[in-house]
Amino acid sequence: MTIATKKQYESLTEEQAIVYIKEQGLFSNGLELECSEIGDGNLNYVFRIRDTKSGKGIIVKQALPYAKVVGESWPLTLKRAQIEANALKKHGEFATGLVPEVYVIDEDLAITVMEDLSHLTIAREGLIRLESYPKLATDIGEYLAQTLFHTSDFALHPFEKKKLVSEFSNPELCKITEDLIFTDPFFDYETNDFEPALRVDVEAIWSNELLKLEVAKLKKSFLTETEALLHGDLHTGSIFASETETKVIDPEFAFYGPIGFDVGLFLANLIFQTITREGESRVVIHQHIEKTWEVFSSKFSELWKKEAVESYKDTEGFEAYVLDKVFQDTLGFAGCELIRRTIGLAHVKDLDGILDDAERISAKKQALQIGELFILKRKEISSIQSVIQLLEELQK
Ligand code: SR1
Ligand code: MG
Repeated sequence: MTIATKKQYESLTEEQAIVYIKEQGLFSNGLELECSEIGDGNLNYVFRIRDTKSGKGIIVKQALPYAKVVGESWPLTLKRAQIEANALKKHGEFATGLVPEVYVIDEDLAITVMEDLSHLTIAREGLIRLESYPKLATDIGEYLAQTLFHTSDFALHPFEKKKLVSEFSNPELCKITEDLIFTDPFFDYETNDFEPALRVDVEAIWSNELLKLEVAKLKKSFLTETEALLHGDLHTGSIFASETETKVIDPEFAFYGPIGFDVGLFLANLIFQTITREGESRVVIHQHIEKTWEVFSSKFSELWKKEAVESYKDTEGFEAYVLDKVFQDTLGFAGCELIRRTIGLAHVKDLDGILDDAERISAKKQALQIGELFILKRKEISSIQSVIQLLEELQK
């Protein structure tokens, strides 16, 4: 009988990552492997290891026991690596081809070994360079519908659903979202980070009690509504894309929450692009926004009709009620994301990368304006077409 011994956690160097991967037997012996740390996210190390001859590669992602973006003063659970790997697997069951394949899950070292996607580009980077991703909206609409419908009560036996809710309990990562998206930007807290030229707008947010009431409601929904297994951080930096392929990565914030959260985060991150663009290239992003919602809602509806296990599935008006709620939530969560990425701790390159001061400040003011409007008017905006119209009016 062999007794598996628990390995002591240590963060890998590039050299150790090569040794680790050789031990896993994922490359044949004798190959010359090279490794570089390519992670530019806020939390983890990402090593790409490749065979120098064939160019064939693999990704070794390791969680650090703290948030890389802040340093060791911000400790963070290593359990998130396991959550991420399990979420990739669970979502991969439904969103075929839209998430990377997972080869190894190593709980002790907080490592996930997965498919190398370096032939693709991080969507945020590519969009900033005005690259075109004709499949992005369709693929993400499909990903959202498949993952969110199939992990919800509408598709699962109640025992299975509750088991998943418990398996994907992710309190530490949720706390980051609760603070950074729903709380800190709406108060004069020191985690916030904004340009002095925005102070008037920021103070207006802090003193807007109506806005804060609506954000409090959205936060409550995030805290309490276990609708589906979310990705939890679905911004354009969590998506690899090319003209022909899309892959969603990084679900370390995965947990059971309100469906509109994933949809809203993705749409908000497209909106950062509409703000920075003009003319035809802005229209392309408006089309992405419309298409994402259209594909998501029509696919969700198709799955509902074919596969829902809910006794009330055919009750007149129920499906529409569910999708209307998701739509309102989507706008509300998108509004919070627009605001927090502009004045909170974690920013986006789409806005921060605008070199001209006046242009950058004006773009950031617009992000705040759209964010506020979405939060306050989310129940009055009735369709995705009205969202586009609104954006067009604000951007005149
Ligand atoms: C400390 S983590 C900051 C942000 O990075 C992640 O990608 C999440 O969006 C989080 O809010
Ligand atoms: Mg991430």
